[in-house]
Amino acid sequence: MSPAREGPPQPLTTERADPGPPDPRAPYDESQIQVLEGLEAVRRRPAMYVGSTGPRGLHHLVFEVVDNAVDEALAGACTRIGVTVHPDGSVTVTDDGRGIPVGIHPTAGRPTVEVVMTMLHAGGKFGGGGYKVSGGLHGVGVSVVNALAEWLEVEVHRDGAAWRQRYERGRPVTPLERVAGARPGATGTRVSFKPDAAIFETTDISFDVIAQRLRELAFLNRSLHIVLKDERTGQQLSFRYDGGIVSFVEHLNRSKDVLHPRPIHFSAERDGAEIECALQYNTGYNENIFSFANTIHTTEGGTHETGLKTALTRVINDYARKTGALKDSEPNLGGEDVREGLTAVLSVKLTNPQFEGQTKTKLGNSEVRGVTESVVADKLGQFFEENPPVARKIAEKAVAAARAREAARKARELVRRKTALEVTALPGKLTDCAVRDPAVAELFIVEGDSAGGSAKQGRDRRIQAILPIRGKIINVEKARLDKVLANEEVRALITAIGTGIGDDFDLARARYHKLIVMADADVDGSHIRTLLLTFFYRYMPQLIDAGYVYIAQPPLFRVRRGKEDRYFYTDADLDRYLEQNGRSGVSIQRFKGLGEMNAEQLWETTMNPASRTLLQVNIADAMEAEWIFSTLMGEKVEPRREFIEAHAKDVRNLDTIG
Ligand code: 1YM
Repeated sequence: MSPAREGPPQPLTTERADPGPPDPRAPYDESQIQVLEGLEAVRRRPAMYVGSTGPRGLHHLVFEVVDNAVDEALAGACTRIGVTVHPDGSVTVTDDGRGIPVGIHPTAGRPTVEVVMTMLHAGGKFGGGGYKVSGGLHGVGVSVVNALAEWLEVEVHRDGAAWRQRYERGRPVTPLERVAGARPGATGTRVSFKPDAAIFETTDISFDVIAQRLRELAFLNRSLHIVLKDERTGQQLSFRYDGGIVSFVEHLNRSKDVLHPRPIHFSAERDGAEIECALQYNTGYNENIFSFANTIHTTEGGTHETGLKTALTRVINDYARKTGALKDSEPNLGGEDVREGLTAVLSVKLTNPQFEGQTKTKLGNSEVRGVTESVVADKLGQFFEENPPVARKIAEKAVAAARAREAARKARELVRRKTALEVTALPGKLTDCAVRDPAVAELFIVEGDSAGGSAKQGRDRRIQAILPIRGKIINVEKARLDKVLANEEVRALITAIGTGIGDDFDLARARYHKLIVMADADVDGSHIRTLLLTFFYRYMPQLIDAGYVYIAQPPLFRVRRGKEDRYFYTDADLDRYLEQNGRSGVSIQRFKGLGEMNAEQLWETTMNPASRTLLQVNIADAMEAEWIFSTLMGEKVEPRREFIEAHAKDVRNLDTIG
């Protein structure tokens, strides 16, 4: 989770970003003027190039450099990629590829590596061939990273020599120099950079966000070895999957009971596009489709995903009819029936991908729909013919889902009618804010009634709404949608948020752009947090994608010295303060729950936008919550026992570490 810096209004990033004075050493020729204008444009409007100046844009810098190394792996020239986060917040990416060319570039008259680092859109446009990314945010080029970095250093090993160059805010500050340290026969590229704090709202690189993407890349690029190190904490992870996306599906299903032992896997090249898919059913009710286009995670779906879904529905309906699993008197299976308990990874590669949607993660190429549909229909149909026992299980599960859906229809109609009535009427327990502008409105989702009371009194009633959640919300892992929707706490939450859910979801209808989960720093609070995150991840992931979901950080301690009160959010901070300032004459209050704080304290420490700290939830956090959840609540005993053993220490300390 990334701390979102808050406080007095900051000037716009575009005004803060100072491109600095021109470098007097730089020769004054036309290509240099172009370079400087290009870099200045990036620093003036960073969001246009990396999406945002928040955590998303920050991490994008790392991914952009990593993508160049992955391209080298796709070209068959690199087997190992390293990513290291250093204590000063800088990042190093290495690969053992050919090394970026260092010879003088024929038109720019400068070393090619310098051209790649300083000219917009220079990266990757030289070679041609392969499936390059265009559109979307990836593929903007490493020069954008350079422009938005306080400093960047590149080192190239090639032809038995080593070369190095340093840049500051995009401008070369040394020429490309030959350096010592070349190892005979070794080739590769090393790029180190420090994101510019004058550009980004936060420069705190999240280990989890990086780890999540690198794991994904390792799955999508079979046998590529990626090593991640965090020198700030000593954490280290190594990814290498010889099974590729089959391993990905097995990983996603690792805590679930599966319907068939091995994922179904196929790939084909058709009409200039490569389609690869792995899928496996589990005994649960949720659908988990991860789609990618040129290794970009298309979280908003798109034509490739539509093609997959259409083919699945058709093939399973055909099979169920043909074998009599579905009776003539019964209607066709619906899309949601054939996707119940489905875990699938779909990876397509094409030459000219078009990315659309709010976060540019929706594949728009219309030709891909038909290609994917025909590949999946052919290959899956063939698999069903050759593996009748697996096909029968899948068809029977879909038929059972359809029958359960039909049986629940009447009950759900009732619920629907009730919900429909409630759409206009906001939930009774919601204490709404005065403003109607969602961009400034905040919803605090508060555990328990007593804390809800303090929050209600302490809030800024203009912009802050309060929704108390009582007890445990429903376990979304073990229930079908209709049962989830019948849960009163869930219904209140959905109505208050206003976006709707599932296929009806519309981000534009969100009534608040900050949804803040405020729960105690104890075991129960952690349970509620996990439940809520799992719920958002399952049914409203777009809210997380949009950066609307936050976790409040209530303090653990109050220290009173004379008339002065200070609050501390961790044991370590309290210890440091007491070491520096002594213990005499202080009284320490330990907050066990939100309910122990009065309204004023709660406002001051946790709710006041000028002084609070919020943790912004990202998809990696939510996926982790979902995994913890399915491990703890799911059917499988073994992963649960392993998890509890591995985390026994943390669980015991939950009361102290939060
Ligand atoms: C740590 C980041 O950028 N590796 C990298 C980049 C390139 C090459 C190899 C490369 C590409 C080609 C030929 C080609 C790039 N080269 C260019 C350009 N790692 C990292 N490794 N030889 C080497 O595409 O033909 C851009 S990126 F333009 F110079 F060819």
